[in-house]
Amino acid sequence: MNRVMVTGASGQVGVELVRALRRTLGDASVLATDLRSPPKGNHPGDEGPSAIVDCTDRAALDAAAARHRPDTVFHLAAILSAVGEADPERAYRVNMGGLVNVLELARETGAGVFVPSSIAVFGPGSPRDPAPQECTQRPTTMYGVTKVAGELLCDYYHRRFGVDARGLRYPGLISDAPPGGGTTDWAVEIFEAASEGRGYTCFLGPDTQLDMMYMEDATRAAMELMEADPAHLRHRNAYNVTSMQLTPARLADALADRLGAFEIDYEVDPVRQAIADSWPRRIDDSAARSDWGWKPRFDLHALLDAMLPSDGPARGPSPETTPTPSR
Ligand code: VAH
Repeated sequence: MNRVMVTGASGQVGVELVRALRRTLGDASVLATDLRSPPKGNHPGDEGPSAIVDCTDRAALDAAAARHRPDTVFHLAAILSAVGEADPERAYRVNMGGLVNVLELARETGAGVFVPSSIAVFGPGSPRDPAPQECTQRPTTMYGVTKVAGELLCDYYHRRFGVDARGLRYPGLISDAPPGGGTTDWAVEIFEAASEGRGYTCFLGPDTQLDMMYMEDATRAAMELMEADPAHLRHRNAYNVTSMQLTPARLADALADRLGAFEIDYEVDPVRQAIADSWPRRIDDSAARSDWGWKPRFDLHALLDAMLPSDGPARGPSPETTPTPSR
């Protein structure tokens, strides 16, 4: 991986992934594309090349790739679960139309492709605790439907045309970068409230358990997967990966413990609660661990250290929050 193009580069994952890629490859090697300009000037790694590109516009995508000549495309542009339920036709058009454009580009140029999938591929009929790498996947959201179809499309392009397509089923992602309209946005919003000394009104119920991951683990996992030996990849699209399981109540308690006090209350949004309830309470990521050496570095304590740096000295992971290796 030497020259990279990122779609969705101004989104929650894109902003942090572009920075991580530029730290490794150099600013000029990473082209950041999105419908809106990426952040400039307020962070190292924000100074590289960027372009306004709609990934559903094949000609625009090809023109940007012809100028930058990427050997790898990280295709992040997508409509997430909650926004997708408000406009399912647009979610289908963007998520599937953008993906097939990227896969066709990769077929013609030989570029490798990373596509984030999600725990949203699982549905009410999937095992919930844990959800294994392979099982029934009948998601009940348009986002989940496009993620299952996307995984199948990536595997088809690999099998039929030799495209080096790889993906990860991400859990909820926690970052300084703002979230993008998903069901796990609460886990980002709660830290914003805590950092500003405010309480938080959560749109999911207190005991809604989902897999979560700090963004630094997520960007590292994507880069490690793309550099992994392809001979070891039994699943390609896409690997379960997780760092921890959280509920709003558990995270609020941890914040109160760390900050001395933290108030949370609940105004459950039935749409996002139903989405969360259709997803697993825990996923099994043992295949990623054995095939390409996946290992999370941020447990709950390290997450608090990273998201609340001003609250005092970092603490090592504690036994009760060190991720339990999946069976
Ligand atoms: C969403 N953040 O909430 C995304 C993610 C597992 C959740 O796919 O839609």
